[in-house]
Parts: sequence; structure tokens; C-alpha cells
Amino acid sequence: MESITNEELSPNYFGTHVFTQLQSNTQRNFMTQSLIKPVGRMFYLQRCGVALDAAHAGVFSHPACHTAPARVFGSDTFLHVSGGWHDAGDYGRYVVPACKAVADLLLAFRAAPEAFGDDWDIPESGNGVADVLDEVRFELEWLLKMQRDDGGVYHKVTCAYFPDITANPQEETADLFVFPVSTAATGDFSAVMAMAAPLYESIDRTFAKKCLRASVNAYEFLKHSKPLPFHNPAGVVTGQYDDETDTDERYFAACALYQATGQSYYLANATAHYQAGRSADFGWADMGGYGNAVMLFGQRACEDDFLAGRIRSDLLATAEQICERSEKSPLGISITEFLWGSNMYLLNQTMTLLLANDAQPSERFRKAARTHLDYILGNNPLGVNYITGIDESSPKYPHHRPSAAARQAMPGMLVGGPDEGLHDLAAKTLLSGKPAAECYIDSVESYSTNETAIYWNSVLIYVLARMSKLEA
Ligand code: 9MR
Ligand code: ZN
Repeated sequence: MESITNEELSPNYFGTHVFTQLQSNTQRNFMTQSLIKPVGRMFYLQRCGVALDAAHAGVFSHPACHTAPARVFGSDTFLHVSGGWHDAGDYGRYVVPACKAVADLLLAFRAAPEAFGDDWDIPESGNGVADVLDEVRFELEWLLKMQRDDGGVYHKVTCAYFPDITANPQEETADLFVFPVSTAATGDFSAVMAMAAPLYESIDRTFAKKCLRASVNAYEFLKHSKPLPFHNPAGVVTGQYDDETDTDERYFAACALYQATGQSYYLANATAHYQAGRSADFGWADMGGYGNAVMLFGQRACEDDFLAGRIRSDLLATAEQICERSEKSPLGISITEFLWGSNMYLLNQTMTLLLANDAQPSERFRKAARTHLDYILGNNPLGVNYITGIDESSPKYPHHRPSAAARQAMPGMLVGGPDEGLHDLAAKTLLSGKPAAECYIDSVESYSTNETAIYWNSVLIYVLARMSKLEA
């Protein structure tokens, strides 16, 4: 790619390295707030199935993409499943990570609505609804199309393989396939539809009702279904998002449906699954943390004091452990290994800190959260701001097809960050022997360290929105 003029791309381009400018609380807070819009706009720029016009998308405008009906894999049935966001640097649309992204954004809006304006410069801006909710609705409308009549939810819609790295969205014209129902996708779907219903109630009642019906329908399917893990069929190489354990997704769905309906049946199910599959994380494979978050901080106080007490004490204990690791680490961060998407794992743990701070306000939790965000913004061994288009240290060559096609990095995208597993050729060739925290390369070839994804941006939005309020 040619060199990039970030100024032209991002309304919030700061030139010199932002981390070094963050001297005062006022500056820090200004920065945190300024980042919400470009990071949020990434979702708009990832929209699929519709045309993006030049007025809103600039060099990333494109005609409607991926509009052809998709074949249900292994059958002669075709479905209309257009819409939703492209997942990442590829154009796949995967239900499991999509639901993580939706859950992050809805939790962020619930906790800090004032951080979200109606001014993201998207087509819905100025319609009186916070743009984050307009954006999430775009994804929900697609998710609804991914549900079968019996309530089961298809795992993903993609081609069988990835297109060339410089392919524009509309240039990926290979056959699209809808892949089998998985219980992880169905559980996540049921949960986020139940989370959405009360939030859209005052905006569009009919839509809110539709979400709740779809959620219940998915839950009914789960009730009678054994675990259905997903694996790519032979010959299919697009993202797998495989998850062998679905108890955390069932738990998340039960918690969210209890919150939306108040029915004791779902509360009993939440208790059962909490005991069966305890998980307090926020990864695409580990959704238990979202169940905890909606249960503790939803619109309804949990009527099972024992369950609420356990969630609360587990949350606080996990947050203390995160702080211990951060305080011990020379980098001030709580992750002890650098996996693919390490930036997301760090931000997921930051989310735990911020939720724990809601349960029991603590300077220790807030301080660790700030240190983690500073790491993302450039206080790391490579001095890289891991968000594209923010300052001169930002990644310029993300593994992201629209960016490679436009020869400019789409702004506002969080890259995966260091991955000590060296999972691609560029990483293997250029990074072997480096310390784990330096296993990152700003190369379009490095999909394991320099790709971007909706569910990495979404947790960043959560952290930015919460911090902007806490530090105001
Ligand atoms: O984020 C995913 C990471 O946790 C996995 O280790 C990796 C390999 O399976 O896949 C990542 O997800 C990619 C997905 O499979 C396809 N779209 C791009 C995603 C981000 O790299
Ligand atoms: Zn598309």
C-alpha cells in the first residue's frame, strides 16, 4: 500500500503520538471521548448488502455487496440473508462473533448512554436515535434472517474461501453458503435479541416484539437440542469460530430472557447453567460474562439472592486477580500470554474491571483499566497506537480488504495485536525470536497480528464509553 494521509481519513487524527500527549486528566478525557466516533463509525463502514455512499463512506464507498441468495450448504435451498457487518478483514458474516459485538455495544449504551451521540455521520445520523442503536439494529435485522423457523440459528454465511486481499466487497462474487445451525450461535442469538427488546421498545415497539419472539423461539430450540458444535465442512476455509462448550451461551440466553420477561423459568435455568458452566469471560467463545453482566446490571433486580451474590463475589474476585496480574506486569497489563487477538483479551479483562467497579467502586479497578487503555493507545513496548488512523504510530497496513483495495487504512479499527503463536508467514519470517509482546507487525500479510474485527472494536467502544464517563 502507498503511504497514507491519515488526516484525510479521520475526523479525529491527532498527528503526533497521542499517548505522549496524555498529560492531564482533561487531555485524557478529551482523547477518550474523541475516539468513540471514529471507532463506532467502523461498524457503518463494515456494512454488507447495501451501498455505502461517498458522502458517508468516502474512499470506502461501494455498491451493494453480497446480495445474491446463499445456498444452504449441501442442499438445493437458497436463502436471502443479506445485511449485517463484514466480520473483519474478510467479508464473512458469522453469528457467534457478531453477537459478541452486539452485546458489547448494547451493554456500553445501557451503562453510558450519554457517551453516544446521533452524530456519527452515518445515514441515520440526526434521526433522534443514538447512532450506536441504529448501527446495532442494522446487525440485528441480519441476525433475524439467520434464524430458521424452528428457532435454530445458522452459524455463518460466507463463501468457501477468502478472496484476494485487494478485493472490494462487491468483487467477492463466489457462491455464498449458509452453514449449519450451531447451539453456540442459537444461544448467543437468543441472548442478544432479549437484550435488544427492552432497548428498542421506545424506538419501535413492533421491532422490539419481533426481537423478543425470536429470542424465545431460539431458546425453545435450545431446550430440545443437544449441543451442536460447528466445524467447517471439508473444502471450506473461512472462519470457523468453533466452540465445543455451549453451556455459557445457554446461561447468557437464560439471563437475558429473565431480564426481558421476568419469568422465573428463565431464572431457574440461569441458576442451573451458572452452576454447570461457570465462565466469567467475554470472548466470542466464552459468553458467560455477559450473562453475569445482564443479570447484575439489567433493568430487573435478580430475584435469586444466592445467584446474584455468587455472580457478584465471582466478579469481584476475578477483578482482583486481574489487578494483581497488571500490577505485577512490567507492561502494566493483565494478559500473561499473547494470543491471536491479544488486544481483545486485554480489553475483555478491562470490561470485567469496569463491571466490578459498578458492583463495588474501587480506585484499584479504575487505575488498572486506565493502564490497559493506555497500553492500547501506545504505552506498549512497540510504541504503537493499535487503532488505525488516530496518530502517526497507528497501523497503516492492516490485513483488511477494503483498506488494501483503497490503499488506505480504514480509520478507527483496533488491530489484533501481538500473537506469540506466529500464525502467519509474515509473522513467522519477521518476528521469530522476539519477546511475546513484540510479536506484532504492521504488514498487510499478517492476518494473525494485524487484522481487524467488529468484536475487537466493540469491546474497545465499551471501554471508551465507560472510561469517558468515569474520568469526566
Ligand atoms: O479472532 C479469531 C481468533 O480468536 C482465532 O484464533 C482465529 C483462528 O481461528 O480466528 C480469528 O477470527 C478470524 C476469523 O476466523 C475469520 N475472520 C477474521 C477473524 C479475525 O482474525
Ligand atoms: Zn458484503
